[in-house]
Amino acid sequence: ISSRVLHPQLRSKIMTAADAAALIPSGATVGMSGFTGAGYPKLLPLALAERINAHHARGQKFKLNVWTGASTAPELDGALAKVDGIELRLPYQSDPTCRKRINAGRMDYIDIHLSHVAQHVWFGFLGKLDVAIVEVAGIREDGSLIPSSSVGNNKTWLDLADKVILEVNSWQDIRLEGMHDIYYGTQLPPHRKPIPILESGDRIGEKYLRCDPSKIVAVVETNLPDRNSAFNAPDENSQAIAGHILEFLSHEVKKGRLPENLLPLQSGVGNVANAVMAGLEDAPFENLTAYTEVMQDGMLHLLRKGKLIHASATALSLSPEGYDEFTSNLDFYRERLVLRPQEISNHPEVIRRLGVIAMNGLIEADIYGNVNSTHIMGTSIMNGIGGSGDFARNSFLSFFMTPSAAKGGKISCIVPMASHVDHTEHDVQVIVTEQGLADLRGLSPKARAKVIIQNCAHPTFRPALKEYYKRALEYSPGLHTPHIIDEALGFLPNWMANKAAREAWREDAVIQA
Ligand code: 0RQ
Repeated sequence: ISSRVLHPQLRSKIMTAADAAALIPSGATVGMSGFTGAGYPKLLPLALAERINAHHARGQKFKLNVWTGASTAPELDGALAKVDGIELRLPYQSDPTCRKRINAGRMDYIDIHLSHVAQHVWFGFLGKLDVAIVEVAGIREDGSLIPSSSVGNNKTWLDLADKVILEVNSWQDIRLEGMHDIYYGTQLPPHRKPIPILESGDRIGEKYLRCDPSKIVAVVETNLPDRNSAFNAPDENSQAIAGHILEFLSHEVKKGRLPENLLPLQSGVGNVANAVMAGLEDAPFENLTAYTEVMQDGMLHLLRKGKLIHASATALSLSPEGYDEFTSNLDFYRERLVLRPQEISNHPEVIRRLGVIAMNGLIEADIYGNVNSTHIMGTSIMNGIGGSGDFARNSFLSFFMTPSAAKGGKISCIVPMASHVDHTEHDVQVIVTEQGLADLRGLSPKARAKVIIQNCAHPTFRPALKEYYKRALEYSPGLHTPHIIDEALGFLPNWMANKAAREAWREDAVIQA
């Protein structure tokens, strides 16, 4: 019997993943742990995929609604999507099989701000949660749960699900104990109180997750690693983007608009975000803080070097080397890192109070500053909005960054009109590409268009964008945000370059229809 399951009554609930999966019926809504490849259940989803496959082989329908914290891993999203086992998925995902199923119309997907998920479930907007499947690092004698490498929506899943299945993963370092801060003070309107976080490192809650033991129907033991994907070494574009941002921040300090240690940083997922953090290692800023969603390698190094004095997140999202560094110095990191539920890590009230500096990626930005973070050609999902909206709208300063061209330089990431808008012109203050930086603060739409085209567009596409803007000034009926509406979305170079992708998606969808 595992030493990680100390509650006597729960020891008797230990069973195989297959037996636990058998407790979940078709049609159930399942809330799973997991946030950017950390802390997701490792065995139950695979066992469920087998169960679903067996039903389908007998000609019986078996589908689940799957709610998570954010993206997970091939063993969860990938495995369930592959067997066509997901009816509806929410929120953020980044799995290639899921993406393909969603874009072929075979799986429903709701893309919600990450801070909204828990409260929408509490409000009753999303229906009933039948089962929670949550990975933990251990079960204590009193039944309280030691959270694992992500917190995500676990508190809400454990509070609201009818039945709970726990995966106790002994791969997770038991010294994570004490790193988490689970806030049990959230109320529903009209009874809400201020969330008492005044500094990013503040602890306002408890170290453990609570769960009524009588709801726990199964405990499954695992010893399996998180996904922990490697990061690419920062390429030239990422380094150039990081350089522009750091120069801009220094300028803001000089102007007295930012303190010398800046304000709490939020950095999105991915290689560009990681490169910006790497750039900060040699930048002249000390005593930095972070109020963010995910702790990537870049921030870990900043903590280690003493550049960052503390950080708040909801999940680790480390490379294998980053994870080794983390566990080798876990006592050091526990003093400096707090992991919170995502409704708190991404809470608009706290983000606004602290004055967070938000830095997120984009797919396309238009010449007026509207940003598309989620869609290709307006109709196919890439990943989802994640926490970018929580941070962008409520931050002190909101950066969006991207290489100026995608797909080997064939597609311009600066377009006349964004084919889908996640962040409106009102929530976007600075756009950065390797070409340069557009500071949009205080600019009218026409002034924004000039600076975005000039500073951010790739030279290959700049003339076509200038030409569009010139003609828009000539033919647009209104001259506040000049557009030639019937050609605004069909930016010719992108339309041509995307032809193959368009046809592939259509074909996939038609085959399934
Ligand atoms: O696809 O690898 O197949 O070529 O999109 O693009 O440039 O590698 O950049 O990994 O930073 O992702 C917005 C998707 C950027 C991400 C997005 C293609 C490109 C490539 C990825 P390939 P890059 P990144 C907090 C913050 C929303 C959530 C968020 C994201 C792929 O940052 O999901 O911000 N953001 N969360 O080729 C066609 C274009 C394209 C394009 C890029 N214009 N047309 N394809 N691509 N631009 C964290 C969480 O919320 C968890």
